[in-house]
Amino acid sequence: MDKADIVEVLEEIAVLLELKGENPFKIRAYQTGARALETMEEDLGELIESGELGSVKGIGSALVDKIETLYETGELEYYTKLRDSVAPGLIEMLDIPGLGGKKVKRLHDELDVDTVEGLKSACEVGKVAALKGFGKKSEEKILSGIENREAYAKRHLWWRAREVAEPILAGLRELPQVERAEVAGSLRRLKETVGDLDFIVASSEPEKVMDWFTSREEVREVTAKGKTKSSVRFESGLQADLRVVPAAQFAFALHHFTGSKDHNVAMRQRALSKGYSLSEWGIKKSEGESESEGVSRSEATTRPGAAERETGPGEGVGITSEKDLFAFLGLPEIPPELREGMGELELEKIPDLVSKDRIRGVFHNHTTASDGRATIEEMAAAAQDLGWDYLGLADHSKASYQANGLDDERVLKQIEEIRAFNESGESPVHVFAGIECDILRDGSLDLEDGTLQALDYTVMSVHSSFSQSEEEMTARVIKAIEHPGTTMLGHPTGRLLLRREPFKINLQKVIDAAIANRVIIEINANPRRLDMDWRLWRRAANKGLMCAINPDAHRTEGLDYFEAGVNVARKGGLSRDQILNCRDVKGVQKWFEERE
Ligand code: DGT
Ligand code: CA
Ligand code: CA
Ligand code: ZN
Repeated sequence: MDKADIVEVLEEIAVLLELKGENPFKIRAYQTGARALETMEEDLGELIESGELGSVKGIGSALVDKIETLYETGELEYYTKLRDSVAPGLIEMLDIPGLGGKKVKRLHDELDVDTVEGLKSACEVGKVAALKGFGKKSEEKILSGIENREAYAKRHLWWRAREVAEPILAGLRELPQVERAEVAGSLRRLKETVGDLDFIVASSEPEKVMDWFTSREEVREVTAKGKTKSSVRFESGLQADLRVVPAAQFAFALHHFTGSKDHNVAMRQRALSKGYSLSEWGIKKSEGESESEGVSRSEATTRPGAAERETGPGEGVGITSEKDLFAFLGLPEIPPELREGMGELELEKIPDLVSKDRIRGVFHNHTTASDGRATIEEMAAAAQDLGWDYLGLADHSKASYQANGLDDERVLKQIEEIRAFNESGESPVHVFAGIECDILRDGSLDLEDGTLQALDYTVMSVHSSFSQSEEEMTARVIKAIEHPGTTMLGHPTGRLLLRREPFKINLQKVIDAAIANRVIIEINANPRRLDMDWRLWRRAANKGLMCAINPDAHRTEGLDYFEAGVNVARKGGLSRDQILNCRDVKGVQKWFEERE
C-alpha cells in the first residue's frame, strides 16, 4: 500500500476511535501520525528498511508496526476489526457533510439512531435540532446532506463510468456476431456525470450478444434480459443498457439513444418540418401516419432490413451513419457533445472543437513541495511522456496549511529550482513556475506582491470560508481578479461533483471582471470538479474570456485528467484560439507577459 493510502487508513482509524468514544490521546496519536506521514519528505520504503520510521517526529511507537504492516501487506487486522465493530449505518453517516466521529457518536448515544434513514426521520421531527450543540441550522444541513447524498448516489462521474464502459465496448466489438458497437447516452455526450451506460450494437444474432453482456464477471445483477434489450448493474451501482438492432437501423438507434432528449425533440421537429417522421427505427414520410404503422415499427427491431423497407426508396435509404442522417435533414454533422438541445441545430458553423492532440501542455499542478506526490523532475518526465512542450507547476500557498502550502520564502526557492531545472537541459519540457495562491476571506492574496511578480504565472483559488454570502464571495473573488498579480482564477465555484455543492457566487459578474482584467478562468479538469462548468463557456468565450485546461494533478497520473478538461472545452464549444494550452511555449509566455 502506498503512503497516500496509508494516510487515509490512519485518518479513518482516528475517526472510528472518535465514534467509539475512545481516549482522546489515542485518537490524537493517529491524527498526528497521519499528518507526519503525509508531509514527510523521506521515502517511506527506505525508512522502513533502515528501521528509522520510529524516529520521524509525530510517528509514535504504536504506529510504526501498523504502518509497516500496511506498507507490506496492504491490510491491518486492527483496522478491519475496528471497522467491523461499528454499525455500518454509523460509518455511512460520516459521509454526510458536517458530521465527524464525535457528532455521530452523540447522535447514536442520545437519539439511538444507527442508520442514515433513522437520522433522517430524527431530523424531520426536530429531534436533532433539540440536541445540545446541534440546533436548527445544523439539522437543516444534515437533512440537505442526506437528500443530496440520495440524489448523488444515482449518478456517477464520467471518468469512472468511462473506465467501466471501455472494456465492455472493446469486448462487444470483438464478438464475431457484432457488426458495429458504440456507447451512446450521456457518456458519449461527455456529460460531467452519467446516470447509466447505453450500448448500441448492430447484429443479426442478438441472443448471443445478450448472453455475453449479461454474463460479464463484473456484473452484479441482471435487471432485465430480453431478446434485443438487456440491463445490468455493476458493483458500484452503475447500470448499463444494451440494445441490439439490425444493421440498417444502427445509425438511427445510435442517434436516438445518444440523445439528449431535448436534442431529439429538436431533430424530430426538424424532420417534421421537412415532411418526415424520425424515430429510433428510421425515417419516413409523415403524411397519413396511422396507428397501424406504429405496429410495423416495432417489427423493425427484430427483423433485419425492416428499416430500409420502412423508409422506402429515396427516403433515407442508405443512411448508414449519423452524418448521413444529419445531411438528410440539411444539417452539418453535430458532434455528440453539442447535442444538448441548446440551439445546436441553429449553429451556422460547427465550432472547430479542440482535441487531445492539440494540447501542448497544462497548468496548475502540484509537487511534493505542497501536497503533491511527485517531484518537479517526475512531473516533467510525465509531461514529456504525454508529448507536451511545457508544464505549469502551481503548489499551494501557506494559508492552505493542511496542504503544506508555501510561504514567500519557499516560493522564491522553488522558482530557483525550476529555473535551474530548465537550464540544466535535462528535459525538453519547459517548466513554468506558478503558484495556486489562496484568496483570503476579504479578497486579499496570501503572498507578497513581489513574490507574485517573480513567478511566471499565478492561479488564485478560494479554499476557505465557503459559506460566505453570494455578495461577499463575489466581491472577494473579483477583488482577487483585479489584482495585477493574478493570471488565472482556479476552480471558480469550489464544487465537488456528487459530493459538495458549489459555493454561492455570481459567476456572470466574475466572468465580466475576468474579461475586463484579462484574467483567464481555468477549466479545472479534475473529474470531480470540471469547474467552470461547460454550460457557461461558449457565451463567456465569445465575449472574450480565455480558458486554461488545468488538471490540478497531485501525482503524475493526475496529468491524465487533462482529457476530462478537453471534454469540457468541447462541450463548451470552445475553439483552439480560446484555449491557452493550444499555444506553444512562446505563445504562452506572450500571454503571461502581455495578456494577449
Ligand atoms: P443519463 O443516463 O441520465 O446520464 O442520461 P442519458 O442522456 O444517457 O439518458 P438515458 O440513458 O435515459 O437515455 C439515453 C438517450 O435515449 C437519451 O439521451 C435520449 C433517448 N431517450 C430516452 N428516453 C427518451 C424519451 O422519452 N424521449 C426522447 N426524445 N428521447 C429519449
Ligand atoms: Ca444513460
Ligand atoms: Ca439508459
Ligand atoms: Zn485548489
